[in-house]
Amino acid sequence: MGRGKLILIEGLDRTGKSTQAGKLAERLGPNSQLIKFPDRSTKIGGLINQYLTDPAFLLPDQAIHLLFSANRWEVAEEIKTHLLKGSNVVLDRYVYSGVAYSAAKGVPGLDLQWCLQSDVGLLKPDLTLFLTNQGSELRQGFGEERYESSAFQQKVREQFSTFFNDFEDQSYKQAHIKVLETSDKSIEQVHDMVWSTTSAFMQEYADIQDFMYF
Ligand code: ADP
Ligand code: FDM
Ligand code: MG
Repeated sequence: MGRGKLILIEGLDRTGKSTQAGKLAERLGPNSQLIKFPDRSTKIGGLINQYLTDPAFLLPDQAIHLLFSANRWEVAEEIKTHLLKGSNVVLDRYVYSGVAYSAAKGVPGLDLQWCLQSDVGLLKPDLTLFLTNQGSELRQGFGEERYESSAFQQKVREQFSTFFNDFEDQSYKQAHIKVLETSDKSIEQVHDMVWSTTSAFMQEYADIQDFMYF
């Protein structure tokens, strides 16, 4: 039996990531695992949650960046164990959110290169589905958490794009990172795109055993 596949749903806020990650994990069956980052249920996740929800809770930008990264390291072994047992793992955000949101702050020294360092050695997803909703006014109602403003989201968008174009090997990008435009598509229509892309990928890469790392 081959190892399970690591599938990441990425994107900006309110593009439907959590909705689609949940539906994908369900479609992949009871043996699949859904893991969301940040995982707010751990000790480190509790600090992250406080930072995101309480404007009075201040941390240096470098420190909160490292906490988001540590939150991924907390479950790194668990993810690998699931994959080795043959379970597919669906991630809701991961390293790309980690580098793009921190670098988007524009703090001197906190560039993409610096931001990636604390995630070097984490498993790379076999497939990344990057959800976009360009030009859609439908789901722009941001919440009250830190980072939830359209001006900041525009900066995050630029950082995602720079990272994919300048930091990812282009052959890797072509094979493993798919952009899905979701504007004006229903939840079911987006799920159909997610599922057809995922199932085609799983067939093509059925036999991979090696892992890839950031
Ligand atoms: P994210 O995790 O990317 O922030 P969510 O999955 O939480 O996004 O979706 C944000 C909101 O938009 C939710 O209220 C969700 O029900 C709704 N939503 C998600 N996908 C669609 C869609 N394709 N069309 C309309 N509404 C959607
Ligand atoms: N976020 C998320 C980061 O800034 N760095 C990270 O490493 C991760 C995983 O946290 F604004 C940001 C992105 C978002 C916020 O995410 C919480 P959810 O998906 O809205 O819970
Ligand atoms: Mg979400």
